[in-house]
Amino acid sequence: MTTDSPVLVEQRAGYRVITLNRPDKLNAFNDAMHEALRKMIEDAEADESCRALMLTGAGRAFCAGQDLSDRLLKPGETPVPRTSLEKYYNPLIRKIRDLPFPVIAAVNGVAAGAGANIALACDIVIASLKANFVQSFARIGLVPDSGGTWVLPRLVGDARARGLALLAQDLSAEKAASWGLIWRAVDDEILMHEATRICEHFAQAPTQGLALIKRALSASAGNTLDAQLDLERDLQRVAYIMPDYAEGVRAFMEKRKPKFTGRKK
Ligand code: T3D
Repeated sequence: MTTDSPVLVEQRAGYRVITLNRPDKLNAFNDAMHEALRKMIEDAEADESCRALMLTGAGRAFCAGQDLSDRLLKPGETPVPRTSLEKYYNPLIRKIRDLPFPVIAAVNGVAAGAGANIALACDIVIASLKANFVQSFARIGLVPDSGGTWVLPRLVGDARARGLALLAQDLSAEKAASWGLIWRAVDDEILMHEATRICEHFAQAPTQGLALIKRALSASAGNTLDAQLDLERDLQRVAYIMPDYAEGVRAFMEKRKPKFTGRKK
């Protein structure tokens, strides 16, 4: 991998940092970038020492969604429905949600279109105060994708979701945090430091338990309270017999820091 690869990866102790790397295009997605990102996420998943993933962007943007220069019709050309959602965006969102460890979006600048919704699919979203989130689809006659119409009403309520999707106005990171769309907005100078601290925390955390928490939270949106209580019982049973729970209790009683096992069973 060279520094002109569309996606860069850095392996650190217990986690990886993936950087979308088409800064001249504000890290907009073309097919090569999709393929590279998919491979890097699969590699991270296959590596049992990887216990968290940070996703960020090179240059002044996080990601501007689909590269629209690949969608420019020639005069007289008839538009045909694209398969990119089925082929790339939907599997990416499902993968982020299903990974057995937390994914942290370090949103360093503008996150637009699918770029915004890829960030919002991550487990923890921390953004620079310089960043903003734009559901830019309505500006170009498209429908929000990459889970935007699912996640927005759940995070900010129907009124704000409609405003964001239909008006397609910029939402500052500060407002995104105050609306509950993201975890935190921080000064630009400390964004990477804070995102790194979160990853380092997860690299020592009870990863198998965190994977179960992700499952429970993902299922909750479609569940009744009754069904969710049953799911919590079932997942708790799984957690109960894992060594991390025994270690967590022992460490608590011994007033020391727990030493969790990682992703291995
Ligand atoms: O077809 C399918 O596959 C369906 C899937 C769709 C998924 C989607 O994501 S659809 C939504 C696509 N994205 C957008 O509509 C966002 C387009 N970009 C913008 O609205 C603005 O660039 C931003 C709000 C993100 C940032 O604005 P600003 O003023 O800070 O920067 P800029 O001057 O507009 O952009 C800087 C450069 O990046 C510029 O190139 P230049 O003039 O310096 O050569 C601009 O053309 C380029 N750029 C930005 N976004 C894209 C892009 N080039 C191609 N595709 C982009 N999405």
